[in-house]
Amino acid sequence: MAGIAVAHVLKQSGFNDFTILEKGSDVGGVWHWNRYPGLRCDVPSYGYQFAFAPKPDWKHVWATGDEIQRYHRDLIEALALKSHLRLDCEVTEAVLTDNRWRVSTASGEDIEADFVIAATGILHHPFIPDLPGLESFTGPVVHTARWTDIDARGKRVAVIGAGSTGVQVFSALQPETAHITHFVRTPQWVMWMPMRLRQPRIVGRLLRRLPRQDTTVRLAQFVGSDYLVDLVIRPTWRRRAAQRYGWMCLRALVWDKDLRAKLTPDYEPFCKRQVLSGDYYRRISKPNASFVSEPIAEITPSGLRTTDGVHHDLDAIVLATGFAAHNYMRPMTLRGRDGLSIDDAWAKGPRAWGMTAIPGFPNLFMVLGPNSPTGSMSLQHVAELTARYITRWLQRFRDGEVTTVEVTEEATDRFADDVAEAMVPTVWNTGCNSWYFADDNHIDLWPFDRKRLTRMLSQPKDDDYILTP
Ligand code: N01
Repeated sequence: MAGIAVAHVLKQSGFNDFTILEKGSDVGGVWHWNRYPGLRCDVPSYGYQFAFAPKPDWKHVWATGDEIQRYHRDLIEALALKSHLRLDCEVTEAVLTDNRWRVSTASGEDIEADFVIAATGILHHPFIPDLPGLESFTGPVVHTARWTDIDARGKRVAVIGAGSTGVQVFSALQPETAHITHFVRTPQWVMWMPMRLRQPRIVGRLLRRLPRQDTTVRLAQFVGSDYLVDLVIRPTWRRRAAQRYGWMCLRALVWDKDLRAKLTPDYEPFCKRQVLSGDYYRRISKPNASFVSEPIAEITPSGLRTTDGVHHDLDAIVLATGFAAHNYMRPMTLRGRDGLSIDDAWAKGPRAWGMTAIPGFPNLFMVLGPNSPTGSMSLQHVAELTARYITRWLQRFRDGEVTTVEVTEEATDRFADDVAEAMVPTVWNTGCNSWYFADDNHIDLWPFDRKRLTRMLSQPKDDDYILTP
């Protein structure tokens, strides 16, 4: 997704000498790799698209994974990016030598580049938990982010994990299984939304007739972003009112008191990434469904044993256990100035100025890098804005004004200090554990509003950079 934004902005700015190297066999990033049953975007479709490529005729108000994937595939044609795209081309190494990047691929090819832009995504590397005995299980074990079809009909299925993915896949599989057990280490707040609502055709037709589609998409994104940002970064009555809705959903939709007690989280709604669902609470209450919060002790050849000694007989295990969310471009070997490796540069956790520039790595930028607003803003808008920021540097390179561009340690430290201070009143910092936390316990999100984002990425400041003429 971020790569498409960059490629389009580059073309718009008159740059044609670029190549998109894509590890997968298709475009779409997370929407290519994730194919599990029930996959659907939890952001309304009209706001989950590029303003420069509006699609008025989404089939659903919350689009399915398939439809979003098709949208991205169609964009490659519509934006004439095909000739720049190389699929099945995994980058294994990028090394800076004499102010030029040498990018090496898994097939052994070396490519020279003046600039490298890493648009490698955030939720890409599946997190496989270290469950004792997992390899001894005789049935299929499948991670949602690398889905291979399992026949769940009439089978006893375990779903491990209760984030957005776990709730979606559990709800999709429940009707067809003989029995389905949701193994949940920490319950999540699940807010009810009519996720399968179709978008009436007339809405698509009306939207198509609007004169400035790009403006209306952007406006929809801004309204949605501003509302969400306000909820998550400021402890106001508005946050409390929205949180109350989470409690009301649980109360109204789960009538069994014991089950409700087990499903009740001990932290505030929105602290983890908020889960939305139209049917989870109904489906977990069905006779063929169980909710188990006892920790998993071990996996056995025929099932799973919890720490209370109960053995759960199973035919298949679904791991909805999320991602190693702070790897970014790694495991790629990345070496910048004086041979500095990204692992050393990020020994205390991922850091970059303004989500994009890393000290020690001249002429390299990221799109949706560390501190990206994955918990609050339109990622399409942020990717486009970041791409435009990067392009400003590329224009100065093309005009012969600069040869190398490297953000300073001081600017990056200042940015990190501001982030840490702004993170204090956010809802993410109210006492839950989530994938938002990086290894060193800092919250890897954007705690500011949209104005700050726009200000930061609108005009590069020379003072924040070491520039070589
Ligand atoms: O991953 P998660 P996800 N034993 O990290 C549990 C986006 N998304 O794939 O909470 C037992 O949220 C872990 O438990 P705990 C969205 O941004 C979007 O669901 O750590 N359980 C948790 O319950 C989302 O936030 C859509 O105690 C273990 C779960 O696994 C992000 O992707 C759809 C465990 C992981 O939840 C990630 O969501 C889907 C263990 N050893 C996803 N290890 C849209 O609709 C982990 N867990 C756009």
